[in-house]
Amino acid sequence: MSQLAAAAATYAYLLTPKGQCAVAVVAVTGVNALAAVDRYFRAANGRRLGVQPLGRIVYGRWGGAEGEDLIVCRRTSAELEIHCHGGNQSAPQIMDDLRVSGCTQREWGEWLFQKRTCPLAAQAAIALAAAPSLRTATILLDQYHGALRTALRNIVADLKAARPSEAQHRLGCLVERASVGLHLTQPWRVVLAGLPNVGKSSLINALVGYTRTIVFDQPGTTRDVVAVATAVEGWPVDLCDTAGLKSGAEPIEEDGIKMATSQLKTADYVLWVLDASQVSDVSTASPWQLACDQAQSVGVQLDAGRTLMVINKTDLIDFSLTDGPQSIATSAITGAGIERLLRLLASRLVPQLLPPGAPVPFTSDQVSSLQAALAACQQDGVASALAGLLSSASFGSLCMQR
Ligand SMILES: Nc1nc2c(ncn2[C@@H]2O[C@H](COP(=O)(O)OP(=O)(O)OP(=O)(O)O)[C@@H](O)[C@H]2O)c(=O)[nH]1
Ligand SMILES: [Mg+2]
Repeated sequence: MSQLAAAAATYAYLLTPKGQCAVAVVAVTGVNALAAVDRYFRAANGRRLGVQPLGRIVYGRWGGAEGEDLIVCRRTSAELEIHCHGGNQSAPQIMDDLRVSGCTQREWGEWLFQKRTCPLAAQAAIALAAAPSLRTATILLDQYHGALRTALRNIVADLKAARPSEAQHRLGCLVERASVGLHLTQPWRVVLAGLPNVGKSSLINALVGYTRTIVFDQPGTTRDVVAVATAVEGWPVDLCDTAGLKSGAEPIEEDGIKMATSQLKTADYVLWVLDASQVSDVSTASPWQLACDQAQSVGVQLDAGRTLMVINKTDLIDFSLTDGPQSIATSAITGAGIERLLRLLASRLVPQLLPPGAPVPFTSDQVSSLQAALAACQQDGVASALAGLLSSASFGSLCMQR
């Protein structure tokens, strides 16, 4: 779009979520905003919208005497807000009428970008709306209030003052936090896998505290992948139940096993479930070796860095089993070890707790820009890193200026 056309464009944004809510808010911006709204709105005080004072809340009707009751506020000469009923009728009708009046419909996130001088604040506000837990929302709120912006400004200051090692250290810290940052809006996928009948589904039910997935005393009960959304110590997690893995299965079981193995390959973290009696039987092999052998028999390679063994059904054995460095002893029936498992899982997903107010990158574009700046700093020098950061769309030079 040419600059002239962009200046003349008038946009309508539905700022509240689609669906039912108490009140819906529509923003209209641009040179023709007043005319577009004035075409439908009749104020109860009888005056045209153009002569209503700026900032005044004006009650009236949309579309004539029989129209919908609502209020309109002229915020500036080129920006109006319409507050209407939040059902499924009013806001979509108003958006449609505004489109007929020549307004281009835009997403609420784009309105935020238009209003915020720093794209990071807009990105944080958008991410906040998708935060699945209070813990992740708190971290995103810190970014909204400028934690990441301040960190970036410090990096830019280091680069401008030719202090590459300080800049590298700061960039490295941010890049390290990317794995947490990217999960502030997207849950970690934790896959429970193991041989049939070891108690994978029972463990999921125990971990979430209600019956979500079918448990049965015959092997081969779970066939599909069942994802259960939960929070582990405030971190959002999808626990994925999978079919018990074995070779030589029936065709229908085989399909479930294929799904399970593909889940294992892409999981953020794996809980490999063992039956405590299997562990006691194999006195020579370690539980880890046993788990690796079981996985190997269905063509899966376990990665020690992202796998924890859960030795379940400990209530059925007559010797005591303690947790190991890579394993935790549980009983899905008595609940023994379940709280410990949740705590341990949280510490594996987020090994380093973030201090309050810590800067964290939270979109993949931000992470890519930071990784590129770090690589440039290490290989090409500060000028290249600085140029890359200042031209990055995710940060924007406005964010960087003090
Ligand atoms: N005693 C005892 N029984 C358990 C425990 N966990 C599960 N079970 C029982 O073991 C049987 C199998 O449990 P599931 O949770 O269905 O096992 P699964 O690993 O999901 O089985 P598949 O879906 O067939 O692979 C059921 O009878 C459960 O009640 C446990 O900790 N202790
Ligand atoms: Mg199951």
